[in-house]
Amino acid sequence: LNPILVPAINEKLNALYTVHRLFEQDDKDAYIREHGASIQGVITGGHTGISNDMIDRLPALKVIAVNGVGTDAVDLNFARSRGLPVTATFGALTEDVADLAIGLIITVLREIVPGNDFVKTGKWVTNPSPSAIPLSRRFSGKRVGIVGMGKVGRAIAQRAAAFGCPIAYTDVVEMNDLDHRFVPDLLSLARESDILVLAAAADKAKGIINSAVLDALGKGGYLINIARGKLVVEGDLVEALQGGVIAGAGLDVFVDEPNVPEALLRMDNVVVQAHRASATVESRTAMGEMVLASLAQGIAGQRPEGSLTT
Ligand code: 8YV
Repeated sequence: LNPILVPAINEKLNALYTVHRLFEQDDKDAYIREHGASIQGVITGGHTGISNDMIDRLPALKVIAVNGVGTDAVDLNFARSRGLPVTATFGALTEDVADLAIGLIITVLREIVPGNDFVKTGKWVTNPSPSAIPLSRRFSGKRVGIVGMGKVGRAIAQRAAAFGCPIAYTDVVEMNDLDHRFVPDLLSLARESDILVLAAAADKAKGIINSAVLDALGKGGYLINIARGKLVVEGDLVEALQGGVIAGAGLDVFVDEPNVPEALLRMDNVVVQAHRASATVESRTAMGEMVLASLAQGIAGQRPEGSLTT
């Protein structure tokens, strides 16, 4: 349902299977009508998932391999009720997603994008005074609050700790194996953070970042989202940024990708990416290998390793 971007993985797929690329079809409905009955495995993206209706239209389906870690776009209970294994690529992208979170933090706080434009558009030459570009903010030592302490949240914490940042987190439960401070309530975590980083699964957490949380984060605060757009009430975020309620944001994900609210595109204190946190050759190769393993096991009628539903 989603393209694989690593040529070597595509070569392996093509060598092993008859691959139907739904994302290339203009009339997807007609294509499923023609080929649906023969499909034994599905590869999809974390954000794309698969609808229950589509699952129903693939009677020979034996495995759904999510090429990503977010399974919020797959109805796991429905798949479970059909005895369908669903797998994800846990662990394959952790480092890159955490790296991008830190990259977004530094890019926003140190105003790297406006600084880059200042040089590249020739403004430095026409206005060489040091006061021509305002001072930015330090990252090191800022209080970092992490929402969701799974693999990615932990990797972000590890990196932020190296920058001397005090770290606190919230999650459904306290993690006994972590020294970082657990704050059970998101509002309190926002109040006690300079930078709030979203690393939570979005299966049950729609719209948790609203105007109350953004108020609590406050005018010196930054929001970073490398998880899912739907964790945020985007209208509230736009208003908070427009009104100076928070200082800035670094966003890799949005509610209605690829559509990003126009207002965000015009703000210098907002850095955006096109949902690319796992988009490195390294992560996508490791993810692709996991997808291949899931397909092989599922199609052979075995329980794929790490199946979430069987
Ligand atoms: C990918 C993701 O963009 O892991 C996830 O849940 O959203 C991303 O890694 C996507 O799954 C690529 O297929």
